[in-house]
Amino acid sequence: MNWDMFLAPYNQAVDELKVKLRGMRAQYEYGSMHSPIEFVTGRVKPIKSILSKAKKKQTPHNHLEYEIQDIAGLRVVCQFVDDIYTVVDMLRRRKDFEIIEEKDYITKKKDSGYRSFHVIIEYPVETIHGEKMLLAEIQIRTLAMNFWATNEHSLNYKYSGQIPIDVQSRLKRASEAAFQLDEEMSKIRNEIQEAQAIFRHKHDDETDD
Ligand code: 0O2
Repeated sequence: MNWDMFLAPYNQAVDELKVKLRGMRAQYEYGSMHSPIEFVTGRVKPIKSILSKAKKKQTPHNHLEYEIQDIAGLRVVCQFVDDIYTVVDMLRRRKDFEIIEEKDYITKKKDSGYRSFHVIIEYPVETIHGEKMLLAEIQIRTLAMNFWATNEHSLNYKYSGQIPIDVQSRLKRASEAAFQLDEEMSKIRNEIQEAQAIFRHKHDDETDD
């Protein structure tokens, strides 16, 4: 298998989608509005991870592009839970890709304690041989959800997917704490946004001088 050739359109899709999603954030900033997007990251899944996922799902190599949906992965991180749904609505209205599946692990969190909203899209990449449609996964989550998922991911890696029971229950408690944090922050959202607007205006005045 020629991995460079196989992964090239995925690299292009990740680069393009990062620009597009970061562009959404920038438009809010130009308008001095609260951005529902805090930051955007993206990556192409490493070959080793593609192969181990394919093995787990018993996916033959000629079906990778159809069955491994997150070879191109984007992550949109938000301040508040409501912002996630604002971002999802914006994605639904876009004309440059089609949403083929939505997975709401926020209203229905995973057993591990994982919370996030996943949108699977079909994205057209222009290649020298014409248009190529490929799948990409956009994960949308709050800062608190991201903190939890990043730490849990590291522990999964450390323990090769077999996290000891006591650590698992601590992670479940931490997930509950992250949920509470999101709830509390949502309740004082207006206060936080007013404070951030004051800070932004002060910063703008200082840079105008
Ligand atoms: P990595 O290393 O992040 O790339 P499905 O066919 O829908 O059952 P799939 O594609 O695993 O299978 O879908 P799912 O469950 O929506 O998960 C896709 C990605 O979401 C994972 O990719 C993770 O990035 C993230 N994710 C899902 N569950 C968890 C979890 O319990 N903890 C953490 N930290 N992340 C999770 P990969 O390929 O598993 O991993």
